[in-house]
Amino acid sequence: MEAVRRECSCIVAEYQSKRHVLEPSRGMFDFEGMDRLVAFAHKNKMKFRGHTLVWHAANPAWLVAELNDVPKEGGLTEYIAKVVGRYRGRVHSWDVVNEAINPADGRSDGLRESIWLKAFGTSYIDMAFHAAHEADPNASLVYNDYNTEGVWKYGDAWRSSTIEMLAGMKARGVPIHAYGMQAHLDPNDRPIDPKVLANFLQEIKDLGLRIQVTELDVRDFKLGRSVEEKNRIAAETTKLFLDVVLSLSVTDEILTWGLSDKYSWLNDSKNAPFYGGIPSPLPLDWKMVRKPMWYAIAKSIAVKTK
Ligand code: 9MR
Repeated sequence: MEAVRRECSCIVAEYQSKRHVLEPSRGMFDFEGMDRLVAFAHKNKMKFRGHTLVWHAANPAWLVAELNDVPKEGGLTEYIAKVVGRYRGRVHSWDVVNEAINPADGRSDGLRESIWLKAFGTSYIDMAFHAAHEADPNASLVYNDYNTEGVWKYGDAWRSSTIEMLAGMKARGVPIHAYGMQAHLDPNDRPIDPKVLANFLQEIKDLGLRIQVTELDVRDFKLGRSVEEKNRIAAETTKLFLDVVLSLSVTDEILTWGLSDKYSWLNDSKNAPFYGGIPSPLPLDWKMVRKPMWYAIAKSIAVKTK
């Protein structure tokens, strides 16, 4: 908590504002965890980002069953009205829809075959943004996704599907304000090509959207690397990425996904073995001491704001 107070001006919950936590059974809400975090943020003069209203994962079992059985639009819109309405004026920015794209699913529009898409067709995305805007007209509404930062098998398809989806939303007058780049960076398997990234972000900027970095961390699990080397790679990757993003001048929020390596999702018992080792993904080390990645973030911001 001390480190968060020292370092952050904005926080986001890793799971306390997901649907399985907030509405564990139909119509029964549990806001305790989120309330506590929102109160902590405001007490410490920080902003709070809401993550996430509509996602294919982290849904309660009753909702998955309902969507598969007889989907009701209210299961989407009433939830959004309730949650966004409750935190109106206190949560300045929402990830309204998270990870709606997955070209590997084989659709021509690149959209993910999620439970939401199956229930309501492609219109679920517009529906969600309209509902959020109605509930809090001043909140910044974000489409949030991963896999568009680097070069890899589906990178280009992911990027073009994203542009197509966002352009369609803007053309239809959907209230969307920003693209959230999760930025789970992977310098080994998904290296950044600054030109490819800059072109993609320019297209988003041209649509009139802001670009926020929502879940930055660096995955470097190559075996045999020393901690120093991992730290250097995390810092270099971060700098390369942020310099491109900030060059567009439409970014005012950079959030990392966690703060200290000790508490990264990449380091929990489920994920660490899967990804292959002890990672060094975040700006602070296990003792809450600033790492080279912290200085890389600071430097990118300083250069930009000079
Ligand atoms: O880090 C989060 C982890 O603690 C949760 O168990 C998991 C499922 O809710 O979600 C993780 O966060 C994900 C985020 O919500 C969306 N982008 C990818 C993040 C890492 O998997």
